[in-house]
Amino acid sequence: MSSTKRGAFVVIEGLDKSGKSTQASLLHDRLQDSQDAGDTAPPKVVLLKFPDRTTAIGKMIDAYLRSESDLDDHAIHLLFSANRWELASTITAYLTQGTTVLADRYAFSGIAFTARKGLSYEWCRAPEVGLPAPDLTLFLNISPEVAAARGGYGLERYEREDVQTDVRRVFDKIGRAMQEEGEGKWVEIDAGKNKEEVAEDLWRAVEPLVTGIHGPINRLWETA
Ligand code: Z5A
Ligand code: MG
Repeated sequence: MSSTKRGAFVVIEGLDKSGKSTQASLLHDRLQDSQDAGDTAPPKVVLLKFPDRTTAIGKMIDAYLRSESDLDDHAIHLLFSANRWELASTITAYLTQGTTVLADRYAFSGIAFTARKGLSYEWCRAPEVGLPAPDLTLFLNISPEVAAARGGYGLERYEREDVQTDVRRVFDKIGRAMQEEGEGKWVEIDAGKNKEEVAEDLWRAVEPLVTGIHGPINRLWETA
């Protein structure tokens, strides 16, 4: 085994209003503080968010989510996936240089939100095969009642109770499959607690990875 260390790839997934973005930001800050503050490059940690609405593809996704455009279910699925592929080599480069990469949503959201429309799980997964695989996925779980108490649904497409119920079912399937297939670690976190408690639970799972990882960067479902 090579003695060279690389950065860890940590993904935060979860249900609507489970606090993914809140926790991703807290974790980012804590990871940054936990490292030597020296001003040497490379950065110790970077935070990515999917969809990345800033790219050309991301702008098409943004228009779709805000119902300003309509797209075939297959086409929008492929755009979400392409939006990850446009950052795949960047993720790999960060990890190789020792930077920890945090992602707020990833391929699992892609599969969950399209499979719930009735497209096959296998078809939804296919364009994600070969993306950099997370070393750890933190799945923020929350009951519909607690999520509802955090505010009503917004104006974007998918922010509806029936959609979220179906999405929850697909996420359960993905979590089980990830564990059975040994595709990186999938850890479920109770996101119904207060922000500080959830942050502590996340930290317990992430801290062992802070000093870096030995071994190659895996690719999602590459042998499937
Ligand atoms: N989508 C897709 O279809 N295909 C794909 O491949 C991908 C995504 C990647 C937009 O995503 C949509 O794109 C999304 C999935 C689909 N559709 N839906 N639904 P997005 O990531 O941009 O969605 P978002 O707007 O960020 O919503 P979110 O991710 O569901 O929210 P969150 O990040 O999980 O929660 P939050 O913003 O951190 O917190 C929500 C509120 O709760 C906020 O007021 C917080 O202050 C509060 N909060 C947070 N934590 C707590 C705790 N512990 N206690 C109390 N209150 C809390
Ligand atoms: Mg969010």
